[in-house]
Amino acid sequence: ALAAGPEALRARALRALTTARARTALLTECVEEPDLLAQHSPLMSPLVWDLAHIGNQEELWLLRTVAGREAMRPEIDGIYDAFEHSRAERPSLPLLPPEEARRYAAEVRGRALDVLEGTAFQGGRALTEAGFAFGMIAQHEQQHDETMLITHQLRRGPQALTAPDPAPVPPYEGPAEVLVPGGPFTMGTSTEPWALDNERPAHRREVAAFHIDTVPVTNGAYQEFLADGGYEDARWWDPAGWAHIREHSIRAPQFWRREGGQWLRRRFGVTEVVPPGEPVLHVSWYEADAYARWAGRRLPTETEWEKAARFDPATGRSRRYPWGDADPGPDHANLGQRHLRPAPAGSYPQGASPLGVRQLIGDVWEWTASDFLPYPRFTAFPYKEYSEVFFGPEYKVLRGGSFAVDPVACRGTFRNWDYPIRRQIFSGFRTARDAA
Ligand code: AVJ
Ligand code: FE
Repeated sequence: ALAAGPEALRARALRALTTARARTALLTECVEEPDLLAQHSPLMSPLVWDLAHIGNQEELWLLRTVAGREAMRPEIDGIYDAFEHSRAERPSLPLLPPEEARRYAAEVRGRALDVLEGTAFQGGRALTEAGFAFGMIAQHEQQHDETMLITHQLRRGPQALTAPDPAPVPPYEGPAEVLVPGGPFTMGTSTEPWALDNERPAHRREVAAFHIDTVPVTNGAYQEFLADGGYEDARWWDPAGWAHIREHSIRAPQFWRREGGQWLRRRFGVTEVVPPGEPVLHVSWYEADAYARWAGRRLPTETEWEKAARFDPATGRSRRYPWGDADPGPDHANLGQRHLRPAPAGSYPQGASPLGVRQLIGDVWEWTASDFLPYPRFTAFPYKEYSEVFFGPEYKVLRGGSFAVDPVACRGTFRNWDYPIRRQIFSGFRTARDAA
């Protein structure tokens, strides 16, 4: 995939754009109009905003910037600029109604595919080199498809989406942790054609030896923390996290409730018993950090996470994915909203890293200990508002992608970030400890 020629890249771009649009259609056609217009949570936009914003970003980058075309509807740009209006404000904007939003996004797409046909991928400008702009826009749409799935999870009312469950596996009984040797490793990438600016450039990092959990922390393990009074004991909590859970009466992961002596959770409109073997989901960084401290461990740093995911001790080189350089397939990882939940811990042995760490890609986004910061020699590309404006200590990094992430927006180098209080996202974690 790294050495693909222009025609293969063009086909790949077409496939990525088409896959994203099919997912967008599913997420916006499975509910009635009022549900598209409603704000299901102040943290989220109305679904119809995401829909037209997807079209507007595509118009901005593929039609106006790459192809030099005039704006189709300059009057709507402000409405769909994520920096002009907060999510909470968006329902009161003069949004395009659902039918118009669909028509606009479809019209943009028709023209974008003409641009894709006529664009040279080699010897061109940096933005179209290896089809980057098209890959970036496919990733942008898929990121909003994950955002829209979060909105579906927050929505009240009966189930609108369904998907088959992941295959059951016996409870994971292998080694609880893996030793990752100390020494240098290459973090980030300078060669992955569609890697976004914050993943670049590749650079060497020294890492001390550490142990990391073989699988993500499960609901069963997390319930032991609850049963041990973890949410009532300030010792385990970062002071800001302790203040936050007190103020908001947080006593369990989001969407959980206690009933009849067991933990239930609501998931896409259905209430079910919390499955003990599944990775814990919908926890904040503060909750992940507190659990780790209670367990006598800590969250892995972002560097440790990436070394566990990409380092091949046999060659010393960093892979694209834990299993190698091949794109993700259905036997490697739970990605792409094929399932609407994480797979049980211990699933996907074929997706393990050379050292045997499992489920690093897919299932749940994994909180790391690290702030979201630029790599040495970072340059914003193609716009500062993707990453640069977010760098700093307010955001913590998440890695690996969730069941809701499409393979096009998921790599061993991919970086996500959010506030440490956030938990409506598809977030979980694994823990680590120093080897010494
Ligand atoms: C990378 C998930 C933090 O949703 O805020 C979408 C992705 N950026 N449109 C977000 C994004 C612009 C971004 N995250
Ligand atoms: Fe966006």
